[in-house]
Parts: sequence; C-alpha cells; structure tokens
Amino acid sequence: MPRDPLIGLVGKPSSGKSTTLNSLTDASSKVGIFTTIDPQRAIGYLQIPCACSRFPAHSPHNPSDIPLTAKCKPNYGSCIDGKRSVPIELLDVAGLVPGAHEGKGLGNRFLDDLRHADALVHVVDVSGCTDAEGKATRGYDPSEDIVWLRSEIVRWIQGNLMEKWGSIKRRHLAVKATAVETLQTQFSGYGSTSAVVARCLDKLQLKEPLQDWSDETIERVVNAFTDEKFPTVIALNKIDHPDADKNIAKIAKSHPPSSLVLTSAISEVFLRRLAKQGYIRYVEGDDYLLTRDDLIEEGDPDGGGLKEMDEKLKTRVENLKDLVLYRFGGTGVVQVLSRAAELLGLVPVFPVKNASSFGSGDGKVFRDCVLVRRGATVGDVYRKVMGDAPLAYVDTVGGVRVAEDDVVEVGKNDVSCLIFLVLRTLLTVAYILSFKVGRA
Ligand SMILES: Nc1nc2c(ncn2[C@@H]2O[C@H](COP(=O)(O)OP(=O)(O)O)[C@@H](O)[C@H]2O)c(=O)[nH]1
Ligand SMILES: [Mg+2]
Repeated sequence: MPRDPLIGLVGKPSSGKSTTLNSLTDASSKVGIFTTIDPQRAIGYLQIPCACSRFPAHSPHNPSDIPLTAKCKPNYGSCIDGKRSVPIELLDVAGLVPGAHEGKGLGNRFLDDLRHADALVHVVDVSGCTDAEGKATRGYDPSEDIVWLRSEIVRWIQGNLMEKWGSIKRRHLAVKATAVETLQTQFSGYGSTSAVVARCLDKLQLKEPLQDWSDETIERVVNAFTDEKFPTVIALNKIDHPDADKNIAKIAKSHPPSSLVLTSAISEVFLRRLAKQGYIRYVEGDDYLLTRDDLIEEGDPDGGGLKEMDEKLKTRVENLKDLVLYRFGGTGVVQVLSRAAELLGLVPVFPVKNASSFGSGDGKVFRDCVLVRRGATVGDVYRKVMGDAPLAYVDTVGGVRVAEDDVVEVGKNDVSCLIFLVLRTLLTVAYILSFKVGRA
C-alpha cells in the first residue's frame, strides 16, 4: 500500500524550521485528530482548488440551485469557497550543521530522520543574521547554506556507500546482478525504489560496468540519486528583515526561480494568531487581510464583528501588510507546500460513494481527498482508501467506468482519452472516483 507523502523541513539551527512548521500546522479549520504528532512531526495543509468549485449551480453535473461549494464538507482540513486545505505530513529535521555527515551536531541521527522524507524544504535564513552553525551574526552569506547542506546529504549517502564498496562490487559480480539491482539494495534504506534508481542511471548514461566505476562516477551517481530521491524546495525565510533583499537578489542569480520560494514564517504565525483571536480576517496564504476598520469602511457598521486593535497592534499589522503581504504577495509558506507537492507530482483524488451526488451517504459532498504520487493507478488509490476489500468497479463523474490499472494522471493517451473528470489545478490534475466494494 502506498505510504502517505512526507515532507521534511531541513536547515541549520535558527533558520526558522520550527516556525515554518508551526505556521503551516495551525490551520484555523477543523483539524480533527491530526494536529501535532510529536514535536518533530505535524500535519500541515496543502491548498488546492477543491473539486466542488467545478460544480456551480445549474452546471452539467449539478442541475440543482445550490453550488456544490455550499455543500462541501471535508472530514479533515477545510474548504473555504472552493479553496481546499488537504492534510499532509511534515517532519522537522533538526540538528543539521556543516560536518553532520561526520557526526557533528546531531549528525547521523538527523540524517537518519531524513530517510523517510519524500521531498525536502530547505529553510534558509536569508537575512544573513545567523552563521553556518546558527549563531547570531550579521552579514553572513546565506547562499553558502544552500551549497553545504546539499553537500552534507550527498556526502552522507556517498560515505555509506563507499564504506562497503569493496564487498558491494564482489557481490555484484558473484551474483551477476544488474547495476539497478545492486544499487537498489544499497539505496532501499532511503526509501528508494528500483524505478528511482533506474531513472538516475538512465539520466547518466554510464558506459563502464559498476565494478569499474571511479570515485568520481560514484559521486555522480549519488548526486543523481539525491536529486531524484530528495527533490528540494528552497524557502528563503525572514524576508521581512531589512538585510534580506540583497541576499535574495544574489541567490536568485544562481538558482532556477522554480526552486525558490520567499517566506516570512513569523508573519504567517502572527497573522493566523490574530485571525484566531478575532482581530483580523485572514485566510492562510492570502496576500491581504481585513481589519475592523476596513470592514466599517466597506459599509458594515459592525466591522464584521472583529475586535478593535490598539495603536501598537495596528502599526504592527500595517507594517506587516506593507513589508510582506503587498511587497511579496503573501507570507509564502502556503506556497512552499504547493511547490513541494508539485515537485513530488502529488495528485489530489476525491473518493466519493456516489458519482452523481458526490456524497458519501451522510449528506456531505467531497468529504475525502487523498494525495497520491504521480503514476499511481486507480487500484493504488482504491487500496489506499479501502484497504483489502475486494473491488467491484470504479466510476467517475457521470457514471463513467474506469479501469483499475488506469494511471491517475494525464497520461500518454492525452487528456481526452482518460475517462476521469480532469480538474486542472495548481498541482497536475484531480480526479473524482467512486468505488464499489464487492465482487465484480
Ligand atoms: N524576522 C524573522 N524571524 C524569524 C522568521 N522565522 C523565524 N524567525 C526567528 O528565527 C529564530 C529561529 O526560529 P526557529 O523556528 O526556532 O528556527 P529552527 O531552529 O530552524 O527551528 C526565532 O527567533 C524566530 O522567531 C521570519 O520569518 N522572520
Ligand atoms: Mg527548531
């Protein structure tokens, strides 16, 4: 059964990992049983356009007067006007400093935690106010963190491999294994699969057989494996700090824009708290907020029932609006998760009991949403949702039958040949599936 995706937050001490984790965890929505699992693990919320937003009133699959957004009731997370927050597991991987692969800091313990992650978010202190060990300073160049952190991961994997390289080679020859088989035996501990290893080797197009690989070749293999196994989003955090701009400019020159997200985790934590306390209206990740004064100005004499802020708080909120929300288009933390989900190719699937009403037999529509990796089949999703129960058939919107081995993705046959309802989203696509249990 496919595991739920897990996103690891990495970065040197004091870069803002815990703050980022907290900012993503405390959604104002119904949190259900999931909040914090332990100090290192938590459930964050990935924002996606919800399936319900595709069914306004009097639309092809919703002839009623009521848009489905009005009936959408997620079991976990939330759906606000078609903007859905789907739970996703996060891991705060603390204790990484230069030299970790040799046991510095929390060293190998840190690296062992990393094995379970499917994608990484590298939280970088872009203010330059902490050195490589996380101690307070001024004018540190944060682009160095991006380099050394990656190199720690590569050297850790390479170190583990080289330690046993002699015996790995001997066994490889003795059992006449393929390079993929031999490497997969070594990399399975990182949660790798043969497909991942095969993709790495395909990319490298190596000519020599494994037993003749030089140290340099092995390093290339490990680098390729690191790219495949740990796709990484770089969160340039603390953009609210005055020193951040010049560092952002420098990093932007040497990294593809798609790998970078600008964040102010502390601002998101602050805004969510104020919203919870009833001082402002703010939806996680938005680029604006509303105060009591704003709403009065808009003609609501009650100010939306929001509380009055004192002058000090008002000034803080105004500054945050100017320095973060307007300037950068938001605090960026929600985008961090979306970007990681994109790298992983996560596809949101909405399993429903009834493919015409989209209900689950309890009056709620689109109650469930599961995230699966790109390449998962209808059968994979079924087993994830229903376990071992025998499958009779699967329908999608309009009662259209789909096959168990159909890939839940815009596939090689093009969209029109796929009989799923395809929702174009920030992620790749979303599907609505209705499973029928029983023998076919
Ligand atoms: N200015 C600013 N400070 C931040 C931000 N995020 C975190 N911090 C501060 O940086 C320090 C370290 O944060 P923390 O989350 O504990 O870092 P960790 O060691 O990586 O978990 C704390 O004092 C935070 O308040 C941010 O977005 N802006
Ligand atoms: Mg921490």
